Amino acid sequence: MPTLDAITAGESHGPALIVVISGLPSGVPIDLAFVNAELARRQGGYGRGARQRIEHDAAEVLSGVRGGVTLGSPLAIRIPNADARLDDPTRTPPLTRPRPGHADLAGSIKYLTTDCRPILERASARETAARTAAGAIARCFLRVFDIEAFGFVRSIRGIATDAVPTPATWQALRALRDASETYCPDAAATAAQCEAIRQAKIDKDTVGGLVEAHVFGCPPGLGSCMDWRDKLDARLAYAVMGIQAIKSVEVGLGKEAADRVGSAFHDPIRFDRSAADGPTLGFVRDSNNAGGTEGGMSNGQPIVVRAAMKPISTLLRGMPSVDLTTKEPATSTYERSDICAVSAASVVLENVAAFEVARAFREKFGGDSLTEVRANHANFLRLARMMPLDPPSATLA
Ligand code: EPS
Repeated sequence: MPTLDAITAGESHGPALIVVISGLPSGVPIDLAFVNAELARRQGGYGRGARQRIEHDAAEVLSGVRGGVTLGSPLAIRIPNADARLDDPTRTPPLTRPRPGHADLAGSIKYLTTDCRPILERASARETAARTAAGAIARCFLRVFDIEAFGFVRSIRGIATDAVPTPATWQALRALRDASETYCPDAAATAAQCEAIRQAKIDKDTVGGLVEAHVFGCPPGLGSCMDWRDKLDARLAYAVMGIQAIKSVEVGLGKEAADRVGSAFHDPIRFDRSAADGPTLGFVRDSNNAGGTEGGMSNGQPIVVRAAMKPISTLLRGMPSVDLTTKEPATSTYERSDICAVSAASVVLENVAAFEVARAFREKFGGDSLTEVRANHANFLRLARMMPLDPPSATLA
């Protein structure tokens, strides 16, 4: 049935990462070069560790696609791990000194083991390669409807850009982002962020930051106000909080909303006939503090989601911890890791946010083939544009 879903499998140093994506209609052209470009972007960014020089992430599509087009059946995707050594105990030794901030301690207690290795292998952010692939596949579907996602680094260690992506500016900002070593669409901020990452490396420390994604072109009415589980902003928050190392999620102005009076927060509505063909159907706003959702539904404005990533929990200098085999004080184990993975997180966010939009889109418009989805989508927009005829069905043959 037309419910888009994705399940991932795979350990960081197992043979491969896997994602199975179900619920896409038949007939969607899959741009594998785009999927692989997103995987490559996720591997990049200033401050990443040596693992990314070993891996060349690429998606192998094992099912659900024929001649580059979806069949309507589940897509199974495999991303091989070059550094596969999970079954070699000499190269994946037990880790008994948990890293504060990592899954090590809570997971080893949960699974009743003093070796954190089996926990960290699955908890590793390497899993986000699989979710990035799922999001990029979903974007092949969204592109048919002119829905595009743009993610970037808003700040690293508090060093922020004040870039304002809009339907008119985001493509230029994307070019700036793609020229930035930190994926921040601002050359001055990029330079200062790189300096902060360099300093963290000298200090044997790590840094976090803010990542932001904007999804352009969504029609109004994705998600629902009728059941809290179907609210688009709730779904986005759930999915984004599920990205490794994310500690907060905001939609639109987010926590700043708390400090404003209503008249300074809510986005006034105008009707502009010249915009009636676009995603707003002509209901124009001069601000987007709501971040594209009202009542848990898309409102035609760009969807804006922002997330805070904590600093990587593997520190070269270590942190005070305890050896699980003796319960004596110990410095946490150092494993090869990143100084900063905020740039990678911006790619993951962009694709995860798009996946949630695609899921809501599938629920709203249904259909088994892309032809049917397109017809359903076009018909809904036709009915919406017919308003204020109420009910529109009164005039339909
Ligand atoms: C990652 C791969 C991992 C880490 C990082 C993300 O590679 P390895 O552990 O082999 O060096 O660099 O994982 C973590 C941040 C984590 O918390 O485990 C990747 O591909 O993104």
